[in-house]
Amino acid sequence: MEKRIGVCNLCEAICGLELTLEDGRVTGVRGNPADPLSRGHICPKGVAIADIHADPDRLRRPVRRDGDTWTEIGWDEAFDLVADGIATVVRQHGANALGIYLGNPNAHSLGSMTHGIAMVKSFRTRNRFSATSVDQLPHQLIAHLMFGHQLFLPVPDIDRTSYFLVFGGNPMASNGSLMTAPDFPNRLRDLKARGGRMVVFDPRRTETAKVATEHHFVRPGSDAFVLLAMVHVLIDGGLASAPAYSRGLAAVEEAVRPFTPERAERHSGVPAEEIRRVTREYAAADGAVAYGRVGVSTHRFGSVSQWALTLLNVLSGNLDRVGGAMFTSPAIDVVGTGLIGRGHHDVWRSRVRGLPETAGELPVAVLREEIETPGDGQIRAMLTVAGNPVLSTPDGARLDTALAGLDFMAAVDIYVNETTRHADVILPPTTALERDHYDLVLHTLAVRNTARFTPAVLPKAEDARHDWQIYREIALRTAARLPKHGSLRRRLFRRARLTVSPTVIVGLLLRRGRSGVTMKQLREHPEGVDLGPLQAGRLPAALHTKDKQIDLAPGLVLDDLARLDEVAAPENGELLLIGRRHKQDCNSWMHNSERLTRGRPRHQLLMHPEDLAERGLADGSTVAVTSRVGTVAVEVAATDDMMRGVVSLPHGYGHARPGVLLGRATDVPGVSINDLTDPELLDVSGNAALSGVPVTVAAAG
Ligand SMILES: Nc1nc2c(c(=O)[nH]1)N[C@H]1C(S)=C(S)[C@@H](COP(=O)(O)OP(=O)(O)OC[C@H]3O[C@@H](n4cnc5c(=O)[nH]c(N)nc54)[C@H](O)[C@@H]3O)O[C@H]1N2
Ligand SMILES: Nc1nc2c(c(=O)[nH]1)N[C@H]1C(S)=C(S)[C@@H](COP(=O)(O)OP(=O)(O)OC[C@H]3O[C@@H](n4cnc5c(=O)[nH]c(N)nc54)[C@H](O)[C@@H]3O)O[C@H]1N2
Ligand code: SF4
Ligand SMILES: [Mo]
Repeated sequence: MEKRIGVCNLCEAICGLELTLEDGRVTGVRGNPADPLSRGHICPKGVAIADIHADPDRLRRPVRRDGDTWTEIGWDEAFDLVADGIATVVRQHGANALGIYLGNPNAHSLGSMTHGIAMVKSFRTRNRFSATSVDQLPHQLIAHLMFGHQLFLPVPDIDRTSYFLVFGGNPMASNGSLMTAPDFPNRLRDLKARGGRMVVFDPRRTETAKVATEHHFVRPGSDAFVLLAMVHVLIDGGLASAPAYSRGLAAVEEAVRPFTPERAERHSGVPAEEIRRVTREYAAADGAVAYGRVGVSTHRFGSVSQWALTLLNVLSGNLDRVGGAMFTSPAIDVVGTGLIGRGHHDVWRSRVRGLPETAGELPVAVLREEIETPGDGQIRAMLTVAGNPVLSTPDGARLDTALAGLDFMAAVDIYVNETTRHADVILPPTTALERDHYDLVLHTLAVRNTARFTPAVLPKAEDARHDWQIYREIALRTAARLPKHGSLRRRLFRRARLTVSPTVIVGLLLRRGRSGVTMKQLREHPEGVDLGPLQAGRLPAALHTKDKQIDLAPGLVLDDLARLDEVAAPENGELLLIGRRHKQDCNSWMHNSERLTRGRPRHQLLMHPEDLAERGLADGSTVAVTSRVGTVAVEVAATDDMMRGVVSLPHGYGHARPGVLLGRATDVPGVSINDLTDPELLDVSGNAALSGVPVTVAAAG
């Protein structure tokens, strides 16, 4: 029996693990109490991390599809097939004929950060997509517009705040997002023990709402009215002041004037007096932070909402101060050092609908039409990397059909699932336990400054490839089949960069940083090195805007306020559909773990009992849920945790599709919420409005 220190890369909490190995097999997983960030915390998914490695359905070697049958092939043949497939399409139809979709696990893999991005760039296609535009695109756009960098995102200082205002986030289930806060339950307990408050606005009385000091139901999609009214109250009550290093306060004052609490009440259902009271208490607190996540990012006014949340922090004096919204000082600062670009917006647009790119990516809501609409620049080949857009993007059912019509598709993935079953070739990388890890992204978003390097826990199988090795081969072999572009020097540089391992790059980056942390030190302390709490007073020096000022009033957002007038109350009998996450779910891809799917299924439609009664529907019956784009039949569960007029389905289900090779997941298939969500419903950033989709619910059949 042997103990090893590992790390969980399944969500943003990046918990440290202690694994027990017997005969090379993982027989136990627990949280590592010595980890300075996660302090021993672990959740049910972390316990199941080795299930992925042991899963008999997981691909261990490349596979080629011939019709409905899959054949294992060698790596050399697989790489050649992928390079041929991509190069053939690009030679005939140009670089934009290749579409690329990057899924969520890329953000959790060191190799994807060091090598995957370089591979993607080498293809020079404008048809790049990722899970960003069904997730945090509004955050990135607002950070880009206000602070000058798409990932210069302030983090709630939850360990010291006395007022945590939460819109559309459920960290008790999700473990936090754009806020790496492992052990959230205990951090919250500490917050309350020191007299602090957590106030939650959510259309569902969630796990987080239940442990909050206060919870307010808010009608889906109406948060912008509430948040703008809060800024209005701050300004109106003389509670707002703008830092010297900011511009645009007058424009903000003018913009929020019409957004009174009374108007917000009509749209949101939150009483005007409550909006006033909460705002005053928030402003009076000694260290307060306003935070909004997926629920307010993935709706039609995600950017306006993120802007208003940022204004609440800035104008109340809580940005860059202890207990407020603070910036990290990571040992490897991918943002501050410019390793990740500042971003840009609307430099080009999508071909069919003319939607703007952000930081080089188009909104994934246009992917289907870019594949199906003939003409110059049509996508004819796809490469998906660690993504499952059939289940995770709006109108997934139609995307499913579109993928089947491609000339060529390749996937870098570990399963044959709803998306990858359309691939001609799948290249499976090693799993998390077999590779070295340093979290380049999430240390940048963590509630405490720490650094941690985790060597691979399990040896890589002889015939396996790491993701970075796969990216390198795809990039180099495809380039070799295409006319040379770029200077020889640039090509050689790319080749050299792709050849060095991620671990070597981490060492180089540490040396470039100013933290003094060395690779030697990290190897001696695999539990992680503590660099202390977040530091105040980073601004204005750390700002990325050219004039070192915060732009309080970006034109793009001000212009979007007019669109708020279009918000209409739901039509007769219509309900608003929202999503949810459960502790044991990991987006769309861990339902093959027996351990995580035992017991009562959790993919029911949640609905208020009175909404059921009004329609003559019985709790536990099968109902038909219909939106503009589709219908699903699903079991309904009555609960007064739902706001009246709102229904909820978790995302990431819908595994009952032909050709999906997930033995366990197909036994607990559920339905996909994204067979109901609508690619026409968008935020101004292009992010999909997955929340607040109008639906009707009726007896099935
Ligand atoms: N309606 C609705 N839709 C949503 C959301 C919602 O709240 N509501 N949430 C959105 C959000 S926040 C996100 S992030 C997206 C996620 O959307 P996606 O990123 O598209 O989907 P995932 O479910 O994360 O799928 C991950 C894929 O990576 C594969 N995989 C897992 N581990 C590895 C690995 O180590 N290497 C490789 N190469 N592949 C791996 C899995 O098999 C799976 O195919 O979904 C979004 N969609
Ligand atoms: N267990 C688990 N953890 C996860 C994941 C997972 O799939 N499972 N996924 C990871 C990923 S990729 C991400 S991005 C994070 C997301 O982290 P969170 O944002 O914390 O996750 P959600 O549970 O989707 O929380 C969204 C909340 O918004 C509410 N909501 C929906 N619509 C509205 C609205 O219009 N207004 C308001 N105010 N609220 C609304 C929902 O009821 C829900 O409670 O979680 C990560 N962690
Ligand atoms: S909270 Fe759970 S899934 Fe997230 S990193 Fe920790 S153990 Fe992994
Ligand atoms: Mo996400």
